[in-house]
Amino acid sequence: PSVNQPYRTGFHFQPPKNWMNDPNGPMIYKGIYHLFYQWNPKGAVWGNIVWAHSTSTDLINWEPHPPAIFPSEPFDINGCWSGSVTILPNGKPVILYTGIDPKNQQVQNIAEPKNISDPYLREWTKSTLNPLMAPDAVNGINASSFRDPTTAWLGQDKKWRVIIGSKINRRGLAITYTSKDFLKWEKSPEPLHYDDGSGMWECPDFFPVTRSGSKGVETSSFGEPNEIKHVLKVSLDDTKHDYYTIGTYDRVKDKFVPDSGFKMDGTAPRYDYGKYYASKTFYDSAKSRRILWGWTNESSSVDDDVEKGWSGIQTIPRKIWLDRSGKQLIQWPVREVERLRTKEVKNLRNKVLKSGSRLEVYGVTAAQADVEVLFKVRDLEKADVIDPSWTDPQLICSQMNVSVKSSFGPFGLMVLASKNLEEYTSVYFRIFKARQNSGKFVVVMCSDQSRSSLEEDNDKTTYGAFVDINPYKPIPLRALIDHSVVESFGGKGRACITSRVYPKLAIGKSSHLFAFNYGSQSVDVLNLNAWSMNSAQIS
Ligand code: DQQ
Repeated sequence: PSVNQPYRTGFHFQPPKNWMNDPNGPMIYKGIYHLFYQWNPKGAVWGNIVWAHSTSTDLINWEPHPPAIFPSEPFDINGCWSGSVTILPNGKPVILYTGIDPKNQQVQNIAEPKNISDPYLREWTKSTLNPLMAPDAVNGINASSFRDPTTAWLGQDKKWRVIIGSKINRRGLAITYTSKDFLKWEKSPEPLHYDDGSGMWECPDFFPVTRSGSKGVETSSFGEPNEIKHVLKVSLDDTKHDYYTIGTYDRVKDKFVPDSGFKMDGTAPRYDYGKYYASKTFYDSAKSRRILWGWTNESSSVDDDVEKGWSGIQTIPRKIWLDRSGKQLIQWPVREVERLRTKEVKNLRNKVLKSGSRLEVYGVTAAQADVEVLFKVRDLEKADVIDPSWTDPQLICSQMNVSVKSSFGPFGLMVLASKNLEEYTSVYFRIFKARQNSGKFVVVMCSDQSRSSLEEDNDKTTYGAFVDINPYKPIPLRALIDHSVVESFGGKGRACITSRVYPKLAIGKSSHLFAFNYGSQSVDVLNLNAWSMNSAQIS
């Protein structure tokens, strides 16, 4: 990134210019990864939406291609909105996407590769049968709330199923359509799932996960209920967060049944407790893993976006799998990103961080880095008891800012920091006792942006998440730092927080990295590794 563009990323995907939002139709085809994305060819704000297209052999370095799908026919003349790819049994990928028609109705269309022997799949043909699914007077679908088809899956009856995000009044729902030939689609009388009070469900995603191990499963795969669970994820338009629910897919009734304690609304667990939206997974058949893509928008003003000429990045693709408990998903940046780590590894071992201390990590390009640290606390019986009314981690993090001392915490990292700490983003933990003498603990992870920039105009909301880990064991934290984005992973991917920050002083070589402990008890740093990251080819 140049001096004039201090906020462009070095290894997070972004287009050369203009507005980007949702990742669309990710897939692997003939050994090549494809990413399409919602893009405005005309400016740095949302509008004129096409499917831009890039390909990669490693999910990190990308080659751009001309837009794959753009408005051209009545069924998409007002926009080509989000959708997904399905690989048909004969190996051919097809796209289902939402088109906006001349009446501004949302309809679902299909596009097929013009030439399946081109591994880059540069040209796509829209079927003359489009639209394949449309809202009409009889089917009771709201024409402005009917979008974002998922990857389709095959039932045992050899029929395809796909779900479309929708709402009726305040009820959010995933409408199911079925088809024998992928062209003629019929609306099912019952949705796959719904929840009252949640509002519009955008960009649904529905996929199986194995109950053992971290391998991915193909979207259509069958499996005994003791081997496989299903995940439904929706992007809630109301809150602009991605929520997921783990449950069972009843293939007879075509219903998703959440496990007890899960409700698909704003109380459901989130993929990411920072800025992260409209995400989508795909099955990577080359490496037997499921990969999650997600969009992170700007926290700067629209005027700033127009001035810098771009808006929106994609997070580093994450491998996603079911935790052994069966109660939560785990996410971890794809291993390929580690190839950008340069040899200059900073290795700190067995340091004690006394109360109120900071430790600078020298010799790393702190504005473009990957940091992994392992903390350890002792004498946990000294932990403060959490106030039972503190059930919202984001509120805990924003009400107790980084200068408020607990027994354990805040301790963590200060990233994108200026030399004298006029600016810094702090990513840290606090540990509380769940109750007096219960032997149970609550671990909170925070990403505090409030001091991230001297500039006042940005959204500096503080984020927070609970991390389901045992604090008697070492506490891992990883941060991917890339000029204006910090992706943090607590407890080895049990809690993720992505934030956008725009320092004025802590840019480029003037950016610093610290480990810190402002809690009253000492904390050990068992191990801290920081790597300068090479830049990826991203546009
Ligand atoms: N973005 C797309 C829609 C989707 C929304 C339009 C989610 O298809 O519902 O750009 O960010």
